[in-house]
Amino acid sequence: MNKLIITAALTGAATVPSQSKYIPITPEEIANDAVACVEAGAAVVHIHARDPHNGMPTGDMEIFGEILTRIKERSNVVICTTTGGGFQMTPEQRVRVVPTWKPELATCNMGSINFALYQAMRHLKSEDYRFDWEEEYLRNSEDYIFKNTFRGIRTYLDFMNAAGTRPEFELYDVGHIYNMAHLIEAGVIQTPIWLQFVLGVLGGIQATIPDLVTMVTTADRVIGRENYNWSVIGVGYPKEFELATAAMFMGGHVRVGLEDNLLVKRKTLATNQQLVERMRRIAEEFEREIAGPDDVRQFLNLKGIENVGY
Ligand code: KMH
Ligand code: ZN
Repeated sequence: MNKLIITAALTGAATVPSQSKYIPITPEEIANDAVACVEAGAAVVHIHARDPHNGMPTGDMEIFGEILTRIKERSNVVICTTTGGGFQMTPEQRVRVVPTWKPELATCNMGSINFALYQAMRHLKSEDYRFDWEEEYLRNSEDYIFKNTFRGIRTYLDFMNAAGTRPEFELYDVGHIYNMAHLIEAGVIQTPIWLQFVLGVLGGIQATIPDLVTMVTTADRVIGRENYNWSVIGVGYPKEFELATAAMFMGGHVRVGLEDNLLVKRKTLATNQQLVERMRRIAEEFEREIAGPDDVRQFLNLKGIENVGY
């Protein structure tokens, strides 16, 4: 597809609210950001839930349901729910959103990695933290393994198949491409597939152009160019925009949003809407058309908004 898919990752689980007042927390704030991002050019929104009282990532199904319902009331955007969850969640808690709410698209993380956030602490003093869980959450990430075993991946995919939910595969390092190839060969995953290359997590491959080229050329060789479509996440600023711009010229699509990056310009905190707007401006500068939600439904062969469970 020649049109560019912009995904907006609105809140995530890899930041704490004290890092930016613009991170949406409540279902209402998340839905408002979703609608604003769609108006700005996003065709997909990637959704995590947070406890409305303290901003902690949560696997609470009622909160998820409220977010999804509020968005659907106001927009036909494609929703891609997380199954990555938050650091304190079990695999059962992470996947539950799929059988409960049967979204069109959900993430499926393709391997286990260290997933460290403690570097964010360099920018925060003890008195900056708004909630008591935040400092410990960042500090404990030094000892966190983001667990995605082969059995786990198979279980996530079983839930997705049963719900008619298409997976968006998240690949954080070169080895995850080989994990993918193994599961394709084993018949667990059927091509064509939709990949998200995630570059810049501390624990995975880093967010540079040579690293993106490594991921794409490895996937071309190991999975086969004709068997996948892809998008990229560059974690941090300005990497989010650097990698997205490169991806546009390499046949890829892009994800921006406060899950991955907090700045819209150097030293300037962003809103989700501003991140999508900047991405759209970059795309339009190169005369690139922007995909809408229905373009994505057709392109990724999604089941349609009328078949979700919310
Ligand atoms: N929660 C992070 C450890 C996903 O949404 O599937 C990873 C994550 C990926 O957010
Ligand atoms: Zn996520």
